[in-house]
Amino acid sequence: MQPDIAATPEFTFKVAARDGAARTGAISMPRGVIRTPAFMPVGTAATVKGMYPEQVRALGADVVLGNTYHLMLRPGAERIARLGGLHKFMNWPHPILTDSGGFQVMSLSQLRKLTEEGVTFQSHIDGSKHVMTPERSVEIQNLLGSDIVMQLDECVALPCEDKVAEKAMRLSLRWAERCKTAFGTHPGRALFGIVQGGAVPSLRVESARELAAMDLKGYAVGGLAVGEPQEVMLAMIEAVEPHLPQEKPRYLMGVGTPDDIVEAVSRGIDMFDCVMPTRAGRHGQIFTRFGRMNLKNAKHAEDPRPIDEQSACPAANGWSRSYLHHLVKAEEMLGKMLLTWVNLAYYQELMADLRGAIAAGRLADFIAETKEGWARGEP
Ligand code: PRF
Repeated sequence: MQPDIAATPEFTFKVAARDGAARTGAISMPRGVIRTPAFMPVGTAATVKGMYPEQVRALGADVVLGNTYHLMLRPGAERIARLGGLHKFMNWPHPILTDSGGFQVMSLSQLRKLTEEGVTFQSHIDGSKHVMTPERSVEIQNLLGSDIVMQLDECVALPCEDKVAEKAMRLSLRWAERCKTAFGTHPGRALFGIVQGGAVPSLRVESARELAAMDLKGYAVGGLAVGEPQEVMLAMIEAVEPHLPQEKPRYLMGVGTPDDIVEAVSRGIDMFDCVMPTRAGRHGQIFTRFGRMNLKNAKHAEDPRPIDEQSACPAANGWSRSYLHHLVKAEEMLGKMLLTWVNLAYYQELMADLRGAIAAGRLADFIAETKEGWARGEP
């Protein structure tokens, strides 16, 4: 059942139950409710690649992510606004979170130049020149009609020198202030700040405390899953968590594997997004109760069994591994679609199970059983 009935005129977050540092609850806003912990499928170019919106919804996704950087370049934020906003454009009437563009500018564009004012860059599509400031990022996200707007930030790849991380963290704090001013007051929508600070706990703590003092509606932890080992990422979450307000949602950006997600949930994270389930699916790799599988592998060539007959997902229980192997080898569209479906179904099932385990006070047991399943491997 989708909890649309509980949509509220104001953006609110209510924790319903806790288990250790983990929480389960609901973020409510006019367009609907996000049950937390939540996984947000990535819809970079106004589409969750290979999936119909109603399929994404039926899997239990309460929110999808859109990208400022991609949409400003193509088809353009002003065009989407003229056409009635991103929800209408992509036929997804439920909540949308948009990333601010800073991270994508740094990873995708060419000839970028970062100053106090913002970042100038050339489009990776046609080489055209653009300027992204905190104010323009918020303006674009407003034009799109985003429900959750992210501040413009600077994310540095790890490992990096402490002073590089410090400079990016301080710039991100100043940009957070400018985004807050540009965003103004919108009761039904939210602006989230982004904690930076590389792999330096004291910088992370300072970033979290300064952002908390700005009294934003939610907080993201950025700058992780950018080349560091998982233990470093988890240590940064542990350093930051006590300094983030308990009554606000926390979002770990761009994470991650199912294992990253369960570990971060147990350390107090409420929201996630990642291209992993969709991108891996397009390349023949799937995530299941019994760990990862690669459908390209020759051992599946004559295997008549479905991926997981216990799965509620038609893609996981309705086609043979042999057929899926064939589709992947032949690079057929349907192969990418079915395996994306399998992966998003597994991610949403995992989130629902995590929410249930936290509510029942059995998160540690659930995580142990889940990891056993992954380690045991496929039947
Ligand atoms: N900042 C923004 N978006 C992001 C990140 C970040 O640090 C990351 C890092 N994992 C993913 N997406 N704005």
